[in-house]
Amino acid sequence: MKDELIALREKVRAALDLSRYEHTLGVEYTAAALAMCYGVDIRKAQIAGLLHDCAKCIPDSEKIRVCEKANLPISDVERANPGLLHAKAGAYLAETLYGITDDNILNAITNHTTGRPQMSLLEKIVFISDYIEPGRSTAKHLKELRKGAFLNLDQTLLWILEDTLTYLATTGKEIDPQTGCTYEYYRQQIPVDQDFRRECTEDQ
Ligand code: DGI
Ligand code: FE
Ligand code: FE
Repeated sequence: MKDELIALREKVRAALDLSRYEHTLGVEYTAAALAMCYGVDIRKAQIAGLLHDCAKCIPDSEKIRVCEKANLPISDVERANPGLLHAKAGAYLAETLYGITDDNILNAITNHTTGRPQMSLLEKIVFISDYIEPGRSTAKHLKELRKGAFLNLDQTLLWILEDTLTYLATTGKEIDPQTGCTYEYYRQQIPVDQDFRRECTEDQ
């Protein structure tokens, strides 16, 4: 079991550049820590973290080819922003190249960039870990979100979705309908807890 993780790490390391591999390790152990905190299968969190960006470093044309091969529909937004496809393509490679069969892990990889309504705990953990792992340095509210993730997963998820949409608006990048849909869903599900946000900001 332990060897399987080591073998996966070696394989994924060969598929990524060094900085993406470092990020991947950061997501792996952040996901493991959050899994401990919220009673999720730690190994599944590690595997999902390790593989979430496994398709990140292949050329865009190859990302499109992988999705076509997997019979995964490609939306107009994805065709115009093929970088988005690394999530879907990554789940396909995780299954076919890395031998992962667990649907929860595969969904966590598929949905790690845009999220989706009704994410499982594991999906939320991978989505959040991707944003807060120690190697990240440019995102807004990083300190607060790193603290908050261990206090309230849903409030943290909502805050990240909010910040992501704000960020995308400032860059003028096209918003994937799935990103918008995820935000709308959780905005209605979870009222913003200002006490939580204050608590995250304390002693910073
Ligand atoms: O792969 P990572 O860099 O670790 O992180 P990620 O999978 O969350 O991808 C981040 C990139 O995805 C970032 O540049 C913003 C972009 N992104 C997320 N949602 C959308 C999006 N880009 C567009 N165009 N539209 C979106 O809705
Ligand atoms: Fe990614
Ligand atoms: Fe990532």
